Amino acid sequence: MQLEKYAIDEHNHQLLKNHQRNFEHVAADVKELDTVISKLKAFNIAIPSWALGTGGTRFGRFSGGGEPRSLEEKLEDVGVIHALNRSSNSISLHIPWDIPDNAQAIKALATQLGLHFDAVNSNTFQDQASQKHSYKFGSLHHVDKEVRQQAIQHNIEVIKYGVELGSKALSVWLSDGSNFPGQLNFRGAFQNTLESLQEIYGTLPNDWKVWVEYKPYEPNFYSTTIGDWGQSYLLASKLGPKASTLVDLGHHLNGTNIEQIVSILLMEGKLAGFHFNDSKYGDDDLTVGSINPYQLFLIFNELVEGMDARNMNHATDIGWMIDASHNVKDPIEDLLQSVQAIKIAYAQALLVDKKALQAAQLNNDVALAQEILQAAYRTDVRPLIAQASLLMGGALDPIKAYRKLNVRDSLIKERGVNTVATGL
Ligand code: RM4
Ligand code: MN
Ligand code: MN
Repeated sequence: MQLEKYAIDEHNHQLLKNHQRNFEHVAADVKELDTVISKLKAFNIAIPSWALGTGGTRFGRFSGGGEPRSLEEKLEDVGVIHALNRSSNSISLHIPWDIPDNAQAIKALATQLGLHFDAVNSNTFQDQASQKHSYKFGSLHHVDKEVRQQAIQHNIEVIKYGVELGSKALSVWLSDGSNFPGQLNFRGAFQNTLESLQEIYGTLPNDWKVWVEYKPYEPNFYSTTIGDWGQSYLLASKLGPKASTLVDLGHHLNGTNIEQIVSILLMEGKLAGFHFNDSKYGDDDLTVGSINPYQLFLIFNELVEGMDARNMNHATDIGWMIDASHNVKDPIEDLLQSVQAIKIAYAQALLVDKKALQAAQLNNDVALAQEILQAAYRTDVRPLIAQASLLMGGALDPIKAYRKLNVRDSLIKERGVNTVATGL
């Protein structure tokens, strides 16, 4: 299903008067308004192919209706999201959940929807029916060379799919680790992982990158071989300039200062990108900004400051991606909320008075520094985002429009109630 532009325009028309009033109110206090709006217009966040269906836990999964049954239908769902918010112009594929059987046709459909392909993700955390060796005891870190080879070949195959689609990065997340003390030799596991990644790295096309994601626990509960940003950074450094660290917000122990990690990785040119989500306890994969929007703002504050210091393009020099799971919400609504939360945090970070903050820091004026940050955080920037969306042909209020246009009902009519998308 594809949304008609006139339907979105019609919806906007009804909200326009209110929007203009709100926009003028907030815009009056924004220095460099045009720059802020054009940055918001340029900012896009990739949608993961595995998050367009209902997610589940190990206790069960409660499917919603009208889930995408194929990669084509997943692209169409991203097309709907992008038509509404004009900020989701790419999709990140997980292989083998979403193998592009006919790359040319898939690419053509994406182009027609105004989409392209972000990083491709390999999957060596599950066994596939067709594979010879099991990943029960790991993949790239495995003690058996043949298992490592199988996992290496899978990653190389994923790169090949990505090349066909125009992706530029391979994203690697390993579940490799151990469940019990004594199970693993940590150095051996690390060395095997490094050597395996080196082999994969060697096959990367010139303009490609490899992103190394870390996670402290789950599904292994004693150790994870790439358990934290230090281990990921070490691997990325040893691999070379095409390798860097991917930060998934849910992959930290409670209380970790993620914004500080982000700042240092950025300083070292080793921050690949993000998997955005939110969490209360662990890798909860909740809607971005639903639990701790202040932390998200603080992360974006470091990003904007750090990227500006390195003259980076906010929109394109880092991989922005959502990695969430929607167990009880409509996935499309959830993703719209996540993108909106990311844009809110970004817009607020753009409003931070950097000169004043730097002066406060140099004076050790702690109270003033906090005032400056929170003045930006407490600004209701939603009308700025709505304005950027409007100018790009999107909806002033994407979720309201999605509901008004009865998109889910149409999807259920088209696809049926009992559809199940591939993914987690
Ligand atoms: C992992 C990790 C990966 C994601 C899988 C589905 O926890 O976040 O990035 O691909 O889940
Ligand atoms: Mn992730
Ligand atoms: Mn995760």
